[in-house]
Order: sequence, then C-alpha cells, then structure tokens
Amino acid sequence: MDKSIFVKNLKVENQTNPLGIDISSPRFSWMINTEQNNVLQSAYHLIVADEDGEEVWNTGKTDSDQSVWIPYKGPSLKARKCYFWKVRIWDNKGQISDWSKASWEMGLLGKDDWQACWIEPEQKEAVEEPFITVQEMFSVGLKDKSLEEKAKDLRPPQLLRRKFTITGDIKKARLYVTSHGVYQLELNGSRVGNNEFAPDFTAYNVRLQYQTYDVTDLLAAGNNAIGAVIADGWYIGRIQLTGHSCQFGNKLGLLLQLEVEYQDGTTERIVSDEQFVSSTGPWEYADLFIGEKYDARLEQQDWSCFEFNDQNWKNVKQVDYPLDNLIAQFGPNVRAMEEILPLSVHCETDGAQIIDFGQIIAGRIRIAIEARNGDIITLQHSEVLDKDGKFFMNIIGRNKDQTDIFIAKGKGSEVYEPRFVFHGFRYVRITGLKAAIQKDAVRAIVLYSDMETTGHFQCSDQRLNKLQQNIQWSQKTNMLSIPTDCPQRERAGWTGDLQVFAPTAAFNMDVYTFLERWLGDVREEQFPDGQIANFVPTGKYYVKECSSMGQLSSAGWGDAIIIVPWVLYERYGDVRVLEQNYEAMAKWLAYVQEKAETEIPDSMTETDPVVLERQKYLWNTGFHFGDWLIPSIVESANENTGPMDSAILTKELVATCFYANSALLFAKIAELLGDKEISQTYYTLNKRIRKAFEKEYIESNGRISAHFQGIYILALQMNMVSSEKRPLVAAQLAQLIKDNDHKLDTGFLSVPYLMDVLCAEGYEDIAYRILFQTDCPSWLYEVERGATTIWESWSAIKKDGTVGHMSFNHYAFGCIGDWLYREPGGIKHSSPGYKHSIIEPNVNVGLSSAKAVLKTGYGILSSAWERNNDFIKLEVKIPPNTTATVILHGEKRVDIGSGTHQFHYESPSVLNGRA
Ligand code: RAM
Repeated sequence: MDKSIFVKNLKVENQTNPLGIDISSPRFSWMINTEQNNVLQSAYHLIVADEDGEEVWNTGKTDSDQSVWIPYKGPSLKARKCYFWKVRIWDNKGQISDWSKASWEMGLLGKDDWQACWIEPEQKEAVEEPFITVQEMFSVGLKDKSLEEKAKDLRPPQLLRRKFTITGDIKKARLYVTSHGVYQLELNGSRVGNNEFAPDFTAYNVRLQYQTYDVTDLLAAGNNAIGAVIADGWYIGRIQLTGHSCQFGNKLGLLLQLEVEYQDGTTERIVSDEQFVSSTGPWEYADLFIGEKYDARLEQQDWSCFEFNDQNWKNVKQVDYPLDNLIAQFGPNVRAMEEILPLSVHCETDGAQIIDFGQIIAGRIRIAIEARNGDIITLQHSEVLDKDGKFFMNIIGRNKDQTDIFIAKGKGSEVYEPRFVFHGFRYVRITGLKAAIQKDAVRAIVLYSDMETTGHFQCSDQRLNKLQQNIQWSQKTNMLSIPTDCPQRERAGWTGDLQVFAPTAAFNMDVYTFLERWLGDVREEQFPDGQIANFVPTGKYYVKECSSMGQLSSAGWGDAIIIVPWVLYERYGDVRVLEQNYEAMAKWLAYVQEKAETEIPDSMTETDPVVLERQKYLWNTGFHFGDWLIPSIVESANENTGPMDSAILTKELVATCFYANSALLFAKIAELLGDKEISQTYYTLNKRIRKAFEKEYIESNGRISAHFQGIYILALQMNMVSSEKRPLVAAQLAQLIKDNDHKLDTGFLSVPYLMDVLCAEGYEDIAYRILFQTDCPSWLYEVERGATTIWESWSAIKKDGTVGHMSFNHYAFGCIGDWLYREPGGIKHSSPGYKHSIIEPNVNVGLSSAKAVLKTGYGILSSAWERNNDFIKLEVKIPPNTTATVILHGEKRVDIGSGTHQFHYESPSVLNGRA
C-alpha cells in the first residue's frame, strides 16, 4: 500500500533490535518518514508482546507528539525473554501510518541469573609497576626500562577451552560472557561477534559489563568446543598517565554462560567451570600501552575446535568473586571501523621501512609478511616525523612504547594483526623485514566505539573543511571505549576534556549512549565527600596520584557531572540523563559550596568583614588545573614550571566562574525536574557568586586581576560581570587579543566560548580574524602544518619545524567544531533534542557558502547557504515531527514545519577578501 507516512528507525535504548538489555524501563524511539511538508505526530499507539505473542503492554491511542525516548511502563520484563513491539502514528493531517515492527531481548538481570562461576587459568604473576607520581612521569630524569627488560615482567594472554555436546535441535542459543582483562571468543574455530576489547573499560569494581552474543548459527549438532583468549587489557595492564599496572586486579579470569534452548522447549547451560582447560598461545605478552609480542611458531591450529588435542593443557580454578558488579553491555562496542591504505613507504639508511598512512589514528596495522622461520619483525608507532623527516617517537614517559613484535614461522605469506593492543599513530617503523613492503600488503585498522556519524560541516574554505575533518578524526580516535584525552600517552577519561568537547561531539556522532555509560562510571566513582574525579575510570592509584595536589578533583573537570548531562539533554532530548545524574550533581555542588564557604586563600590577611563575607561565594582555594595550557604560558615554560603556571595564575577565578555556572545549570535542572525550592536556592546562589566575583576581581576600568584572555571569556560567558561593566570587560579582552596580533591565548576551559563571546560583545571582526589566523597559535596554523587531528599544544610543531614530545591527538581544542555547526552552519537547538530548532546561519563570517547537516532523533536537519554578491540563497531541511524558526539576516523570523524550504534574501557582503 502506498502510504504517505510511515514509521522507521525503530530503536530501543538507542539501538536497533538489541540483545541483552538489563534496563527495567527501556525507552522507545522512532522516526517518521514522509515526502510531505509540515508533518507532526499527533498520537501514537505502541504494543509490546512477549515471545508467545501475549500482549504485555498496550498504550492504546495516546495523544502525544513524543516520538523519542518513550519509557516502557508495562509489567516487569523477564530475563532472557525476547519482546516484540510495534508502533503506528497519527499525524496532524489525520493520516495514520501502518504498524512498524521491531524487537529486543532482555539479558540476565541479576546475580541469580548466573549459574556460571568465575574461572582463572594458571598464570604467571602480574607485576605491579612501582608507584610514580605524575610529576615524576613528566620529569626529564624519568628512566624507562628497555623493551627487553619490560618483557620479563609481562605475561602471556591465556587461551581457555571446553568441549560440550549439543543434544537436540536448537531453537536459539545465547552466550553471556565477561572477563577480568579483555577477551575474544571462538566457537568451533569461528570467531564469535566482532567486538574488540570487550568487556570495554568501565569502573570494573562497581560496573563490569557482560556481553550477549547470538550463537545459534555457530553451534553444531553433537560435538562442539568453545574457546576464549584473555589478555591483560585495562584491568591488569599498563594504563593512564603514569603507566601503572594492576589498577583493578591482577588475575585474568573468565565468566561465561552459554544457554541453549532446544526446539522441544528444554534448555541446556554450559558455563565457565572446572571443565575448562587453559594454555598459553602464540602471544608472549600483550599490553595495551607497551605493545604485543607474537610468536607465530607457537600458534595452535584449531585450538577452539572439538577435535583439538588439549591433553597438555592445564586445569583452571573456580574462584569466588561477587557478581554484584555485573551489568549488561550498555551502548556501543569497540570495533574495527575503518581501514586505511598507506600513502607511502620509504626506507631509512639503516634498512628500516617507514609507512605513512597519511592520517593519525588509534588502532593497529594488518600486514602480510614473507619472512623466514624465526625472523623478528618490529613495528614502532608514532604520530609525526621530525623536522628532517626522520622517524620520531613523539610520546615519551613510562611504558609508552607502542611497539609490536612479530616472530615469523616462515611458511609463505603470514598475516599479522595485533589483537589486544591499540596505538596512536600515523607512521609505523618496521625493522627486521628483508623484503620491500608493498603498499597493498598493509592496512591501518581504525578502532573506535561503534557510533553513527551524525554530523557534517562543509564550507567554501578548504582549510576549515580540513579543520572539521581533523576534529572528527580526533573524536573518533579518542572514543575507544571511553572518551579519552589522547589515544597514546594517557588514554584516560579526563572529565574536563570531555566537558569542553561534548557539544562538538554531539554534532559529529551519536555519542548519547556512549556518554551515558561513561557518566555511570563518573557517578559510581564519585568520592563520598562529593568530589568528582579528574579522570574516569580511576583505578587504585588515583587517590595516591592526586595526593600531591591536595585534592581529588578540579574546577572545570568535576563540573563535567553537571555540564555533560546538560549538553546531552539539550542535544538529544532525553530527560533520564538529568534524572540519573541529579544526585551526583547535588553532591558535587555541595562539596564546592562547602569549600567556598569554609576556606579562604592562605595569602589572605584581610579583616574587613565585607571582604570576608564575600569569600563565602568564591571558590578560591585548593588546586585546580585552571585555564589549562594557555599557549603563551606553555611557550615560556621551562623544565621546572612546565605548563603549571596556567593553573596557578588562573585557578581562583576559573573555579569561581565554574561554581557560578554549575549553580545556574543545576538551578535549571532542578526546575525542570520539578524541584522548585532547590532551584530557587541555586538561582540565588548563582547571583551571589557573580556579585562576589565582580567585587573581588574586576576593577572599575573592566580589568580583571588575572589578566588573561581566557579569564575575560569565562567571566563574560558565565555572566560574572554586571551589564554596566560588560563593555569595559569586553574591551579589555579585545585589547588583549589585538596586542597579541589577533591570536588567541586561551586554555582548555575558555576556548569553547571564545568565538561566541567575541561575537556577542560586538567584536565579530576579531573573532573572524582569529578563525582565519594562520600564525601560531591558531586552528589554521595546525592545518597548514599538515595536521590530520587536533593537537594538545598549538605549537607542537614550532614555526621553525621543530617537533615536540607532545600528543598530536587531543580533541579538547577541537571544541570550535560546535561553533562551526551553529554559526556558519546555522543549526541551533532551541528545544531539547531539536524538537524545535533555530536556523540562523552567520553569512558574514567571511565565507561564500556553508552547509551543516545533523541527523537528529527525528531525522535529518540541515542548512545550506550560498552567497552571490549581496544575495543569499538558503536551503533548509526540517525533519518530520519538528518545527523550526529561520532567522534571516539577524532580524526576519520565519516559522516553518518539516520539509525542504528555500529562502532568498539580501545580506550585504563583508567578505573582506577572505574565501
Ligand atoms: C593532561 C591530559 C589532559 C588534561 C590534564 C589536566 O595530562 O592530557 O588533557 O585534562 O592534563
């Protein structure tokens, strides 16, 4: 039937027909498909039935325009059961869609659903790296052991297998599994699923995910065998800044439950128990940071098949671990998402071959090798070459080797792809290979959490397009299981980095569920006094590591617990993320409030009661990273200070700005969740903090005591300035930028607001000069220096070509992406999840065209404009069930419904000779 509206993209918990859900009230979403304009949903009807076709929940025709995040409200859902759901909708024109159908399956819902026991293979003892401080890690004198020495402390991944028999005709078979370490599975010689680094990186002690696999087609009648390989991963291996090991435990273990349902209704369970046997395999070691050593001569053919002779394998031990920390996989798994062919291969004088993949990524290589038995081939990974084009290990520190070793068995062409490691790199230096490497014999395998790309920005300036691509690459490659600062040196879930980047991230990809999961860890790892960790998951040395700084959190980092859920709510429209984090937000703010109210700076000698009274509203004590990595400070840093002056000189003011900002956001959130009284309290608190800030730090001429660009930006953005002083403060900022030859000098926390603040205060021209600036520091300086990702430091390659020991893949400064989508792109959310949006392209940035596309929860929203002298042609696409207001040339407002709309209007050109 030719229906003019239909319902598509049915999702449960943001996934299509998911398996293994353990949420008691899963949320349903769908999109409406139609060729017609101005379509709004007026009602829906949703029915859920169980496996036997019995209806379990029927909403009846429900008058509502909600088509995303509708929570299930039927009777309790049962473990393991598959549920079928269908939905149809009515629109504002009286049309009814057909039913659209989908399903989901519940997983194991509690420890009683587990018959399996944890098992551990006999294993070489894991070596706990000696504790070093962050300062020691970054100190020049840091001694790192040679790879050979380290190898002695490393240990092999373990292979575990078990035989079993299938006695009937299978209806369905599910495998529920998790590990201490990272695992891969095989059934009868075939790989199970395509997850990498399962069970993902979470705060394992409190939240360990199990994965569910449909293995119906992998089982055979009669004899079968199951095999698992487990490597140290994040649980035991070297991680985070200081390359510590054993942060969550020190023994590899497996928990597995295979459930088979036969056609006749009977069931069978094969679980991890002492019938498993174990052995080491071809891996001598595999450490996430150091790399993998693989000896192909030790491969055991068909080790996961029934016939394999496992006589020499060892027994495993059943061990008792509480099962309370188990949760079902939530959100995307890591996968091999892309493959890249080399750009070039060249030989160094010593015979080493350098492969250039033309793109910095996180992942590893796959290489076809022709070598002799016992040949040792070494793969080193790096993000840059030095000034003279020579291989240069840009990442230094303890255990940051990123080196894989392959020992050939020498039988024709052998394909090697490391399995339990990933690296941050663009270049690979290969030694030990006699033959010249052919380009098509190698691929770079790009690994990240499997999220949909939702955003696209393009404009008439190719350099900005390259910047946008670089931002997207830094995002993908820093979203491998958790949101990280960088995928090579630290790979840590720094809360501050994500906080500044979250709005950009939410344009580029569907990060909602991925970040919801990580926020779960942030909450779980909140300290009893309310502090939120600087990076999450933390690990057992976190507290010790922070002790030199005197506190476990920092302003602008801990505030992620309020800012990130708020951004997610705005961009995806699901109130649950606010509800879930509400308590943690309140605890964090209570901690900050207590600090502000009870502490004053050590240097303070004031006795004036008025001055002392306002100290209660200033968060001006303790350690904070401040406006981290201010370019001019990084430039002038010496070995002793490092970048720490950025923190020391700005921390008081930054902390107070974030205190005000978080109080305000929390007031809004409380209001939204119906907590009126609390909301009022925090609106008032916000006002008091702002007033105290102005009194304490802003002079009558608008100068702020910490005279840095970033402080002015934060003060203006967070409304710390009265309306009378605003122009003066803004003028100070403008002057600072002019004095800096129109270059930014902003750190991590202020840079997200740089462009918005300048534009809002009437300094558009300065903002655009910063945008198109090509001298260092600037976004286009990096682009012109050949960047393929966003760098940690703007001057990671200096003007004279000197290459620094920096990370070349930190997404934080890529936060300008949000502005590109919103301003030249023109897409702005106006009600949560883009139910209503504002399309207001800034056609005077200095571009002749721009296009922004975003796949929202309702469908594609886009804005594309082109300038022809003084005339603008704008095409806008609005998804069904949403509306938009188009603002032309800053004044004319047009309200529109879904569909494609075109506008032509006049807007005098201010191209100023730019693209
Ligand atoms: C660096 C990290 C991260 C930042 C912290 C404060 O070590 O790379 O980006 O958040 O410091």
